[in-house]
Amino acid sequence: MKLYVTYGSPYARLARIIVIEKALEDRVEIMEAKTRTPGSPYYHINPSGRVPYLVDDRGVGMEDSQIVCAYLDGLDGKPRFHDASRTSDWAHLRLEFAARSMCDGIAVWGREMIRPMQGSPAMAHLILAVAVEMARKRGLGDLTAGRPQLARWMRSVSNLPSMQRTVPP
Ligand SMILES: N[C@@H](CCC(=O)N[C@@H](CS)C(=O)NCC(=O)O)C(=O)O
Repeated sequence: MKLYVTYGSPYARLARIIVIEKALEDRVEIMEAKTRTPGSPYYHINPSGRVPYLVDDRGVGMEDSQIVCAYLDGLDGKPRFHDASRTSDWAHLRLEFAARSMCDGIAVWGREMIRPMQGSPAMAHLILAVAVEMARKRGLGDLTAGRPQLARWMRSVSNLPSMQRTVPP
C-alpha cells in the first residue's frame, strides 16, 4: 500500500501514527506528495490534492484521515483506535469530533499565520489582530513571541485608535 502525506500535515500525521502503532511499516510505503503546487504529479493520483491519501493493495484509493485511519486500524481485524462498541458512544464521539474541529481550526490558523499581512487594514487584518490579542489576554500565550514580523505588524495594528478604544477588560 502507499500512503501519500506531507510531513507538515496533522491529518497525514494521524495516518502515519496508525501505521506505526499497528506495526504496518512493512506494508505501507510513505510517499511524500507535492500539494499546493500547480502541475504537481500528485493531482493525477488524488485529484483533490489533499493528504492523507491511501492506495490499498488492490489499487483502490481513499482520502481523509478519518477513513484512512479506520481502514489501517482495521486491517488486522482488531481495531484499537476505533472500538466498535464506541460507534454509539455519543459522549466519546462528541469528544472525538470536538477534537477534530479543534485540529481543523489550528491547521487553518497555522497556515494563515505564515501569510504576510500587508496593506491597509481590511477585515482579515482586524480579525487576526483581535484574535492574537484575545489569546494573549486569556493566557493562551503570546503568538507574536519569536515572530518578529508578526510582532511588528501587531504593534502597528494595536496602535489604531479603534483597537485601543476597544481593548477587552
Ligand atoms: N478532513 C481532511 C483534511 C485534510 C487536509 O485538509 N489536508 C491538507 C493538509 S493539512 C491538505 O492536503 N491540503 C492540500 C490542499 O488543500 O491543496 C482529513 O481529515 O484528512
